[in-house]
Parts: sequence; structure tokens; C-alpha cells
Amino acid sequence: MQKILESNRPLVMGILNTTPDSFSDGGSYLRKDIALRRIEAMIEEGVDIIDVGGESTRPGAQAVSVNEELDRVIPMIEAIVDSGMPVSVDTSKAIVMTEAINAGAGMINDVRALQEDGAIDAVASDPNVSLCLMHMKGQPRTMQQNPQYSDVVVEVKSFLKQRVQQCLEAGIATERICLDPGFGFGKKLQHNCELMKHLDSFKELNLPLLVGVSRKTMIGTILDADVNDRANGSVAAAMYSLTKGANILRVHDVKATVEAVKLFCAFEQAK
Ligand code: 9MG
Repeated sequence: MQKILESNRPLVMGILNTTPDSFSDGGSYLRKDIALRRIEAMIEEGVDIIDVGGESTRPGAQAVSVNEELDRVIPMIEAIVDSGMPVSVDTSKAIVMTEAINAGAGMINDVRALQEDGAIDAVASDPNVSLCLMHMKGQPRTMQQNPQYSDVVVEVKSFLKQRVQQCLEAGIATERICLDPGFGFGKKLQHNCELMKHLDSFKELNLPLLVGVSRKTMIGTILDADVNDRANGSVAAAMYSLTKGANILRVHDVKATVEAVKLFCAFEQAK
């Protein structure tokens, strides 16, 4: 799985939400058989890694218990591992991280950048597990209530740098880490646009970048589009992020993104 972060082409990370209140699939993947079909479909569509989440991080979302989160994600991790597809788990809880790794997860995607109790220790000891450290200002329940920055790019970069340093001090190798500015997490539209425009400046941290803009409010606001009508905008934004150095795209619309990435690579590889 460490190879995921060493890929020399952009990767597509497909989203598998198992939360009943998931903002873009309305919880329709809650039932296991439907989730399994979604996994199969994403694999057929050419996904590179599947990100399983058991606790919604959308604005206003409420926390769930450890047991509830484990009940949601562990069967999905096992099913994805059985299929041979790399699996990432979107969690901030140390116990869920440990159980996910034991179940075969190869990546932990933490929107809280391993700041919760025990999180760094939970991931430090397994050298084969990759990590995504994301920036979020505040907590999901309240993060969109008028977030303010003096310079969002400088602030987000400095936070991520600090979190990487913390990981290094805990003995985590840099090769295991990728970074994510956290589009939509405690950011207004202007902040998201600035982060996107200056995404290339995050390359100075010398780590792969993960970008998640799929179907988010920033796309809906710019296009005045309902959540179910944001696929085209999401792919366009993902492609823009590739021109700025993104390495992993976290998306709902796997087929469209895989096709767009193929075109991007073909043009990039031309003489
Ligand atoms: C869980 N989750 C929701 N949005 C995300 C994003 O933009 N990045 C990452 N890493 N995780 C996300």
C-alpha cells in the first residue's frame, strides 16, 4: 500500500460512505449489499483505492460512537480487502484506526490530522500504512460558521507542516504521509478558491497531495447546482487540481474522473 503514495500517475480514490446522513448519497449505501455493489462498480470503473467512512464529516454532522463506526466500516474494509483493492479508512478515532489496520486497511485518512488522543500511536507502529493528514478549521458541527483567515494558504500550509513534524517525531517515515488542504472544512468559497489556485505552493512540503472537492458546496455555489448535478464541475475542478500538482483525487464520480485523468496523462506525456 505504501506504493500508493509512490505512484507516478494521479490516482483516483473512490468514496464509500456508510453513514445514513451522508450528504451526497443520502445514506443509500448503508445496507451492506448495496455497498458491496458500489464497491464492485467502482472497481469496474477503474478506481485505484477506496476510502471507507463511517462518520459523516459534512458541515453540521454529529459524532458517532466507536462501536457504531466500527460496525459500519469493518465489514466494508474486509470486503474491499477480499477484492484485492487498496482500502483507506476515513476516521479520526484511534480505536477505529487500530481495528481498520488489523482488518487490512492500507491507509488512514484523518480529517483531524492525527490530533485526537492516541491517533499517532495507533498508526505509528505499522510501517506499511499510509496516512493522509488533512487541514480542518474547527469541527464539522460548526466549522462553516464564518471561518476567518488572514492568509488561508499560509495558515493551512503551516498547520500541515506542524502535523508532519509531529508525525516525524513519533517515528513515522515521510514516505507514509500525504497532505490535504481540506477543501470545504472550515473554509468559505473564497478560501477554497485561493487554496485551489495556490495548491502548487504546497509542493514545497515535498509530499504527495490529496484533493477532495467532489460534489462539495464550493462546486454547487459556483455552478448554482444541486448536489446531484455537480459531477461535471467536480471533474473540472479535479483536473484543475492536477495541473497544480495534486496526486490523489478523492471522488464520488469514479468513471468520469478516471477517464479525465487518462486524458490528462496522455497530454502530459506528449513531447
Ligand atoms: C472524509 N473527507 C471528506 N472530504 C474530504 C477531503 O476533502 N479530504 C479528505 N482527505 N477526506 C475527506
